[in-house]
Amino acid sequence: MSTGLLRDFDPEVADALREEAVRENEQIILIASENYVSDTVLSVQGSVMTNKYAEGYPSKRYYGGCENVDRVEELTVRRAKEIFGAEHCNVQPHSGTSANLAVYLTVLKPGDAILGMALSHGGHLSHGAGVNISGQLYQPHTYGVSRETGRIDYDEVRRIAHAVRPKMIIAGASAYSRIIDFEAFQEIADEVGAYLLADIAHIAGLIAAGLHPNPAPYADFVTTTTHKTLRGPRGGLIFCKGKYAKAIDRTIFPGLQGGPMMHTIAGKAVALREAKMPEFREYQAQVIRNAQAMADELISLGDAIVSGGTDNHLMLVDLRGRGITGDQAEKALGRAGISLNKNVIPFDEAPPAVTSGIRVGTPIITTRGMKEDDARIVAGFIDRVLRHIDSEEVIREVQEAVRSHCRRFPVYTDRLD
Ligand code: DSN
Repeated sequence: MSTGLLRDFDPEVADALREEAVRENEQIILIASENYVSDTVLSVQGSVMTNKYAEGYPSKRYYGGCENVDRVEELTVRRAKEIFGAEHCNVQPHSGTSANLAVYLTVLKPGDAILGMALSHGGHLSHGAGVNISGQLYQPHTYGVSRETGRIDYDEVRRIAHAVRPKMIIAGASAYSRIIDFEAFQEIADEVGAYLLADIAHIAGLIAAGLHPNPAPYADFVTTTTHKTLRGPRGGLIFCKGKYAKAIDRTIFPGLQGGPMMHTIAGKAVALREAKMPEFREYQAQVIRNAQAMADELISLGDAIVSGGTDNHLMLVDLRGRGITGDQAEKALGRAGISLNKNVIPFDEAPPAVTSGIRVGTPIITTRGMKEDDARIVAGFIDRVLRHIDSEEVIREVQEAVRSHCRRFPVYTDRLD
């Protein structure tokens, strides 16, 4: 159905879609976990493969007519394994959280101890948070970052691992701006006889481009989402050593999921093809350069960045020096057309709904073509809003400047009318 037909048939949905395209065009989006997919990925997601049931795996399906989806799934697996140098890949997880759950269900028993990065220090809900099934089914323990450096202290991880003897260690984060030493995690896991799961959801694109160490040679399991720096459709992947392949596949189907979303798997295939192009490596390098330029500029404007800077696509800005909360900052910046999220900072005394920080990421502005000068301009917009958080006049002024800057980097223009 064309946009025109949708407008006639369902004007409410058509209007919401158009408004979303306008929002994505007119705002500077700095949410570190989001990205803008290519038109190709977008169109494959809206393709006829959404129609097909394909429970099972290629050549072993529970439905007829799977010859075309089989080709696509095989292609996706092949590309994913090649890019990440993995022995096995399951491309069916609907999300990163379901990928993590599948790994736990494959090798852990209820009540087993797990050790992940604390949510309050940059970890993820699915790494053992009490409000998530991972923290309810298993006995969660946490490690964090050092108060002095804002970085993971591997000696401290080792000390905790020896004390709690986890069955699984989870390496990976949602709000950590430094290189993760997966080899060190593997050594610790080996010492205590734990499985190692590396959750690379945030940094998968950087790893695919060779700009962050790859955990695949070390970890028993690697999980990721496909829609963050990797810039594919919304979904998950699980990589593992060959010896776990059958068990992981059985956990995903029939254990945890029914029919795979073949249109999304086709989108993953296309995104992985894009990830093999030289332009992709340049994109990821620019994501990092932009994040570093933005961090440097914010520091020169007086902000504190947790750990003092960034090696990847994001940073955590500590707002305590400005005397404002993350919540106030998120709301004021939102009114100025700058979209990001409040975020707890390590050792935060403010509650999670308030927080003392914001998380800032550069994947989207880089997809739009912005470079270091633009990143510095965006840091200036942030600073101006945060200095005049109660001035609607300044916020309106910045909003106009944001719109005008965005007009130089248009996206999804065919979806605007
Ligand atoms: N919710 C994602 C993030 O924002 O980091 C992780 O799943």
